Amino acid sequence: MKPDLFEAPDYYCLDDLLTDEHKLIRDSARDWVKKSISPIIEEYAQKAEFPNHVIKELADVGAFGPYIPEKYGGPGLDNISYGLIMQEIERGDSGIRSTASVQSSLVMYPIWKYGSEEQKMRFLPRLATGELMGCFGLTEPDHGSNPGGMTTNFKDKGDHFLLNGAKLWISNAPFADIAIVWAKNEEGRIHGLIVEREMEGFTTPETHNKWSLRASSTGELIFTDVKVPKENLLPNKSGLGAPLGCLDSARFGIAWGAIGAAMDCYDTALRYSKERVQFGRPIGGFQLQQKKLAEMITEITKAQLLAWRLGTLKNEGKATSAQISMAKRNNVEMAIKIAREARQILGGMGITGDYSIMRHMMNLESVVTYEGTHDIHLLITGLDITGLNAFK
Ligand code: TGC
Ligand code: FAD
Repeated sequence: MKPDLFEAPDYYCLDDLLTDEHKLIRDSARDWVKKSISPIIEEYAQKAEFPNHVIKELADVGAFGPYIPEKYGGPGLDNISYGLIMQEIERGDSGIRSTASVQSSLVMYPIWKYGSEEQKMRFLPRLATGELMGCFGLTEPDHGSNPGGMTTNFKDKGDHFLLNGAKLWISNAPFADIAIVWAKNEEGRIHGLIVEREMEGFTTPETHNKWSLRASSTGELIFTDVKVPKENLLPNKSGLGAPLGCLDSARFGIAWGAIGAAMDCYDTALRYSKERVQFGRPIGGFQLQQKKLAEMITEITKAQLLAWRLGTLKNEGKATSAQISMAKRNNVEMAIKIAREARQILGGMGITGDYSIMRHMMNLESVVTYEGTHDIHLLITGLDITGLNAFK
């Protein structure tokens, strides 16, 4: 891959809205991506392998549970800091951001919000340092957009629960030490359970042959009569709203992360358009290429404003699930469209691993589907504005 010359676009001077602490956190994540992700990511994506050695460094840049209070081993930052870290990491690669999103929003968040004090003290500090890694099992082979239909279940056996079922498409599953698993009890009520790697009957086969998120490790969770100690049930929330509450946090991070991927594609295409000469002049001088670039920076700027405002609402505890959903959908679609246009500006070079664009484009095909598909998020907005449910 070519050297990383990334310069972040900030057309509406959004830096003026950030605190010095935000900028420090953002810049340290940005520097880390340049130093540690850009030089290796193409190779890991090509061989479809997650770079395990970056786990400790991700923890050091505060990517694991940025908003988790210091008492539990986190740095206790605000939501805009979380968003900025996700933006910078996804600028490097969506797969690396996925690992950080899952650890933060889908593993640490439910333990922090729904766990007992003992569970928080036992797991959160080690998740913050990356000593323990986690995954989140909601999706099943027959229940993706409709997680409420899940069939994974547990029975009360007196001194333990007996867990059976399967989850599919689980990020981090092949190497996770713990899994937050959503399953129904005998009354059909959904609960979260902390399943530990060494529990008998628990396996995590890896999913191969992905054309997207190749540097992210994806797998299944299979439970065959797994004995789960009763103290591993998350006691403080049940029902479908519990996992969906975690998704609000993760979708918020993705709304920021997608901006990072888009910025990288735009920046690469802009630079290339000024250097690549055809018909005796740089292609950036042709109106058709300028139209593409002008539309890209406009869409990035709108997405930045959306994410920033959502961050301030979230800091005030006022962001609604539907607002988060809109930002996830809009920003990921914006990023995919920019990746496709940017790829064209690079012509044939755009399909090679010398540049990051094609990798971002392929990654974003997963990002637009996971954490609720584009269609599902349209329906969430539709329901919010009309009051009429078009899901079923
Ligand atoms: P519905 O009846 O609407 O809701 C059930 C209960 O949940 C509450 N609720 C929420 N609570 C918190 N946050 C939200 N976003 C919520 N949305 C709904 C709701 O109020 C209700 O509560 P209660 O107390 O009345 O019971 O549920 P539904 O069955 O009709 O489904 C609604 C739908 C389709 C929107 C939802 O299920 C959905 O979002 N589907 C998409 C599934 C999804 O996003 N899966 C993601 C899996 S994890 C993942 O992809 C990780 S990728 C990780 C990475 O690598 O980054
Ligand atoms: P389906 O639900 O089968 O949807 C298929 C199509 O039908 C979609 O286009 C959808 O929009 C459309 N559709 C469905 N219902 C409706 C409706 N009511 N109205 C209109 N259209 C509809 N899950 C986890 O739990 N944990 C993870 O860590 C995780 N990581 C993932 C990593 C990757 C790389 C991928 C690809 C997925 C991951 N997922 C994870 C799963 C992800 O959340 C699901 O793929 C997603 O929710 C969609 O479910 P599905 O793939 O079963 O598609």
